[in-house]
Amino acid sequence: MTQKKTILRALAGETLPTPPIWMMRQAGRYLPEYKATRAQAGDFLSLCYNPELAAEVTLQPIRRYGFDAAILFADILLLPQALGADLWFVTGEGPRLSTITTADELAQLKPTDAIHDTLNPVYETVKILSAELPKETTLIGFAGAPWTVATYMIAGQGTPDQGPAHALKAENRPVFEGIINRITEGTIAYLSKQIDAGAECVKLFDSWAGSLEGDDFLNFSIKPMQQITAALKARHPGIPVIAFPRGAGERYAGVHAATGADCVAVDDGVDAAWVADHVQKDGCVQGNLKSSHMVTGGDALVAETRRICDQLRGGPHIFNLGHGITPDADPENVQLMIDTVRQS
Ligand code: 1CP
Repeated sequence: MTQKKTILRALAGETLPTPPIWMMRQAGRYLPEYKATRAQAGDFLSLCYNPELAAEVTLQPIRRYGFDAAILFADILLLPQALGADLWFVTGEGPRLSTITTADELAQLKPTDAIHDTLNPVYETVKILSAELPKETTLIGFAGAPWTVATYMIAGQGTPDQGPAHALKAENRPVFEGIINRITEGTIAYLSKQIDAGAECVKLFDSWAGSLEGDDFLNFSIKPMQQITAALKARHPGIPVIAFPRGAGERYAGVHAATGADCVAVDDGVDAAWVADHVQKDGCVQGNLKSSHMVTGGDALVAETRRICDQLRGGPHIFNLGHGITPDADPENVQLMIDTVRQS
């Protein structure tokens, strides 16, 4: 048996002397090599559905920085497309989808079994990565959590306050819940195939969890993530799951137990010392560094990276940003962050 990979050890609850590290959106527009491959592929979706090129951009940050994990290059909006929504990306603006807001539109979505017709190239990407990644690098698969995916399916685009999804939740609860249930079922099937193809861990991105209030947070962020986690662990015993209810604030406390996830990813809205006391006590944590440090760099980046490492030294920790790296980031600041973590 080879020594277990560092990310998998942290996910299993081990406290390591140096936290393993990867970065949200590590394959992205801040890297010149990503922009070159993206140009070769044409548009963003063509890149997602081209297994060779999607594997290539996933590997680029591994080659450049030696991160401890690679995250599959894909997007959370491929699942709605596989369910039958039209999807396209408007340059400089972001994704656009045909909307689902009525019982008829919900009924027209494709059955769960049919999603793989569209998503097969993603599983091919996972297979290539599984064969090509260095043996010490963990391969992370992912999907959007149902609430976040639903906000895009209902609005047809990204929205600052997720207003259209909140409105449908208030005005037509059966259709809203039907959408959440269809996404939950589709996500289980999608992630299960990613795991079959070689993903060693999966992450659920609930980027808009923070706008759910009261019982809605439990019912539409936590509960679907719990259902997905339980179904995946039943089918793939031991598969580690990372839950990321972004913007949860003090509600991050208890997310390990409520979702059954092995690791809870935290954004930059909570203090690392608070995370140690209230979240890490229940298991592995990941995240927290403000993405803007990747733009500004310097002493502040070093000091903040060290502070997060120090605060979370007493338990299982995977170093990461609180959200994705932005296109204006300086690749040298990423190296400075990695060097600081590895010397911490
Ligand atoms: O032009 C480009 O190259 C597109 C930029 C881009 C990239 C690099 C998009 C469009 N998606 C991605 C890849 C991506 N998306 C990954 C790949 C792996 C990695 O991290 O390196 C992942 C995990 C995602 C996840 C994703 N997509 C989320 C959840 C995480 C988060 O950032 O909050 C969300 C909300 C999306 C939707 C999406 N896709 C792309 C954009 C610009 C957006 C946000 C749109 C909006 O809300 O307006």
